Amino acid sequence: MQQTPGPETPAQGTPAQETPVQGTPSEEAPDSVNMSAFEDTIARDQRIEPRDWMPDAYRATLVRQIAQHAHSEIIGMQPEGEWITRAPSLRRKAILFAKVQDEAGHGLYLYSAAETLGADRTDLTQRLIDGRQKYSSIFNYPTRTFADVGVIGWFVDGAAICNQVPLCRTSYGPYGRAMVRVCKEESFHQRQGYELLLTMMRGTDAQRAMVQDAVDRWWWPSLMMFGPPDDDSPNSARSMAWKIKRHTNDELRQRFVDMTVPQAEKLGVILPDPDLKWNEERGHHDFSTPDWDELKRVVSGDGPCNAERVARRRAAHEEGAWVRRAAVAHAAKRTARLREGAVA
Ligand code: FAQ
Repeated sequence: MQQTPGPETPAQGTPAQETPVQGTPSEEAPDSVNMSAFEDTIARDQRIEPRDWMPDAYRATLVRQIAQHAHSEIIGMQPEGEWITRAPSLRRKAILFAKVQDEAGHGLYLYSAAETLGADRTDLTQRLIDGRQKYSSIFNYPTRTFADVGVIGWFVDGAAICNQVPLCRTSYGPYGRAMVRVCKEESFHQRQGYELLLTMMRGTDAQRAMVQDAVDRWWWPSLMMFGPPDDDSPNSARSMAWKIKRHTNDELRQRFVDMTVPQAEKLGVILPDPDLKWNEERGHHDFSTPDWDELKRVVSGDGPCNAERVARRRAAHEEGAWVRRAAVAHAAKRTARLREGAVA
């Protein structure tokens, strides 16, 4: 990985603790001095910015997480994208089109945030299509009916919101600022999914059955999106100490369950867990343990749609090569023209 920070992503909003901080006292300062400035910035809940000194492991952890996140947004266009041509009305088609396009935008903000750490987007894309970098397990499941589009909005975007709202306060500035805008769009996505399901639940018995079937298939994979349990999450402790992550995987999973249960009741669907119940003492819902072996299988490439998703991404990348070449040629011509103008 290249170590030179690139240009910063434009600010996307103003989350809490937004004071810009220069964590680097001097480029020539010994690492111990830089490290203590870095730790002090983190301890004061302020932001690390691209030109600040940061430990290599902090940079590497961020590149890993932000790249995986970006890849998830881009691969995540596929399951719902398959329904754009088959949407049941022009209105649903326009909504779905806009949503899928938003996910592309999220991927682009995130790749830009990774670039501020010195990562190269072409290299990240290559790592994704070579299977050297991960993307979220959730996008390796098939979308069988249009109800899946609604359930993805409700569960998957709902889980994304639980996970990403705290990331607006992550310690790395460009990532946190990208998250502010992403979260605004994700909450719209979640509401459109829920509204679609409410409409279907007011429809025929067959439509209600379709919604319940989608809920049954997406519930457990959605809980797995939050990652392995805390006692099997190798990155959590360090990411929490560095305030990259603000909550553990299990804390966010619990938050998602607590948020979703009343929504399911209102919708009139049954979440497929007989042990799901309110625990007065804990002030939270108890729920069964997800199948962690399934998560491991899907993350390691053996999910129902892994091969298909990566093959499609690879084909899109190859088919888009001429567009990238044309854009580079256009930019070169434009720069040359500007230079000629400056000389004349
Ligand atoms: N799938 O030690 P931890 C969305 C990996 S965006 C695949 O707990 P960490 C929007 C993990 O990377 C969804 N891999 O790791 C949308 C690590 O791998 P490594 C994506 C997973 O980083 C909606 C290893 O297992 N969101 O949905 C998964 O501390 C609708 C050990 O795990 C983000 O990326 C998984 N589920 O915590 C788009 C949010 N879980 O590299 C379209 C940002 C874990 O060490 C339609 N990311 N792994 O080999 C995060 O918050 C964190 O990275 C976690 C994982 C929580 C995902």
